[in-house]
Amino acid sequence: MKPFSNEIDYQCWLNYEHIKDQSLLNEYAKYLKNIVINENSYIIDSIKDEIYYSINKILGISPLINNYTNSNKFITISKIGKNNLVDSFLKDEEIIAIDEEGFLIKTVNSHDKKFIIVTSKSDNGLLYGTFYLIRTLQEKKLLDDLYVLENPKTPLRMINHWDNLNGNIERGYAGKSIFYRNYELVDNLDRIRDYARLLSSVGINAISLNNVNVGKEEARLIDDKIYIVETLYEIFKRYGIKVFLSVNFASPIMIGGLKTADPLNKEVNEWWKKRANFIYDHIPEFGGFLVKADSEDQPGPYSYNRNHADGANMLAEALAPHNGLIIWRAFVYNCYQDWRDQNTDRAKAAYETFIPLDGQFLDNVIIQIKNGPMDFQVREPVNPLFGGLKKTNQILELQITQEYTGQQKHLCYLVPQWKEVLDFDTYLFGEGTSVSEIISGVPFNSKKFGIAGVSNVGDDTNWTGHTLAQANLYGYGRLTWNPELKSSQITDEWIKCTFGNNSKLLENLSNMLQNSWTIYEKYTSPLGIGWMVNPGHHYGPNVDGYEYSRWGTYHRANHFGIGVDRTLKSGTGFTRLYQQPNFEMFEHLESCPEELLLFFHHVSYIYKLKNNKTLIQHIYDTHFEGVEDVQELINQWIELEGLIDNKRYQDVLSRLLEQKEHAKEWRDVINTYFYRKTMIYDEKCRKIYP
Ligand code: GCV
Repeated sequence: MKPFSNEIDYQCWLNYEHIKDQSLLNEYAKYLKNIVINENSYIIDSIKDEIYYSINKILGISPLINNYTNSNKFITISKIGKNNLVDSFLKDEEIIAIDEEGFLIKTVNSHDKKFIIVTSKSDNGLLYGTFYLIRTLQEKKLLDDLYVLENPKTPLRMINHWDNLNGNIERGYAGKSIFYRNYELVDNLDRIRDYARLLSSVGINAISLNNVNVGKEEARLIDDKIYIVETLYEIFKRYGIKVFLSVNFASPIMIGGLKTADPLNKEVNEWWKKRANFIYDHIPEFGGFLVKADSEDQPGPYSYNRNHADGANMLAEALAPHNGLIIWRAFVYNCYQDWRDQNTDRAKAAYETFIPLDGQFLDNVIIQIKNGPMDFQVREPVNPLFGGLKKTNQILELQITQEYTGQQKHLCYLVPQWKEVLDFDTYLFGEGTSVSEIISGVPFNSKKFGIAGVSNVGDDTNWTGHTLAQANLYGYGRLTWNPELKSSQITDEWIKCTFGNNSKLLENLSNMLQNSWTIYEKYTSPLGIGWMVNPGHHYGPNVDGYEYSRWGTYHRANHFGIGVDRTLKSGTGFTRLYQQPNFEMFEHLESCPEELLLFFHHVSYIYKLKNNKTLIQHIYDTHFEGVEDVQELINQWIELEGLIDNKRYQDVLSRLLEQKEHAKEWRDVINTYFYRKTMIYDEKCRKIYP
């Protein structure tokens, strides 16, 4: 196995830097010269490839991979119950503690032998254990006393692709699709294998292969273009990743020649059942469908006066005999509504659609819920469906691709944002029901829970456009495995595996990443209000620009104040969708977290914030600060010259310089807008500001 490209930025965190420290090399070589693997499967083949390749690069030796070794130091990789030597070192409580996809790594002594066991109940678990062991080498940790027992905390750990068959990616900022070109599969399958390696190295076990906006060509993936999916399936299954497809709800009409897609129509039901049989004939371990319905011009059950349980359950019945899943998106809203009615609150749409249906979905239906109630803004409160749904399987949807967070031109490390979402206590079953807890499925006693992220990769050599945006993909994966990991731990791991262990590099880069989200927030839209972007492509500042924000419905700024009153007392009542005490916290101006103030309240420009500044002064100052902070990012990066290869150094530097120019534009557009708004009409603001 050889990666498709030797470019350093292509390798991402699987960049296996050769160790120069001779004593560490000798120490590692004692264990790593001999690897015992005495099982066979396509995933085991990948394990052999990975362990051989990584040891070869890190140590510069070619390890022997055999069924047996006479050596007294070695690594053995084997499933529980398959190897007597390994089994004899496992305690009953360890066997119980390892879940299906978990693993145990431990160093053991036996007479004159000392060796490392990597074991699990499944091939997937062995693969994750192997990647963990490789990371241990990358982080230069010692092997003599290893003891790691890890289980993934969320069952479904998924990546969603918004790739179209023509090769374009919706909201893609790193080139073209790595899968498709001109309505066919790309030639370069090695690159797809390398992608599978990257994903499984952080524990991803599912992928949806095409855009949720499913066009006529993409609809054919469940028909005469199934051969494309088959090839992708063959690649991903070797890395323990199940493939899913997005389907168009109106497929029976689009590709089936039927006159309706009504979920309660018998012919329609039969059509989907036949499609399911057809798919599983080609792809026996097919994961299931991902569906965007009744949203942004995608068809859905509403066209037939049916509800979303009718729609999802009909598909679920078709896939159930094959153990397939229906992942049904909660992103349902009428984007034209805000144009007609200024009082609509889009934030309530998903809740109002799905809460009345709680308990009506079949067991193989999972509702996929965006982290916030709107749409991946730089800051939103947690979607109240988490904490609302009690009897429905749920997946959290995050956006790794940086649609509203700088489009991979700006540095915006999203792990801190995601951590806030995951740690949020919904109080669903009383105190302590965080989003992480919900998506583990444990409180629901179900494995049909998890997390999905919209991919940020394309065919740019470095996969993500901005080299540092690789950290978002890595961080996302690590959080799917364990949402409780600290942001700082994930960041350090990523830096060490990607760039090496230099302490200055660790310090500067970690600072840059960890602060970048709040820096981006400072110079863009303030205090949770969001949007304020150019229509269509959503890049760059435009306060009234967002395509569905007619009459300023998304920020409600006038000459006296700004923000959407979502209180129960005087606004849209959105606050009431949260459990107590969250409802009370958001409802009142005084207790509402300031970073979300304008999401929940319409606030006067002269309202005093906790730091004693007026709101207008805060907006003005933070926009200046944001630009200064970007300069600080540049300074910190420049200090790293010479510690990083020139290619990646220059690439990041040029993006940071571009970010600074764009940040200035944001600052000036936003500040000028509010300056004008307040200056012309409001005497009070004029006195205080400027
Ligand atoms: C795939 C946002 C994006 C759309 C995207 C949609 C969704 O509205 O701008 O490009 O469509 O979210 O999540 O379905």
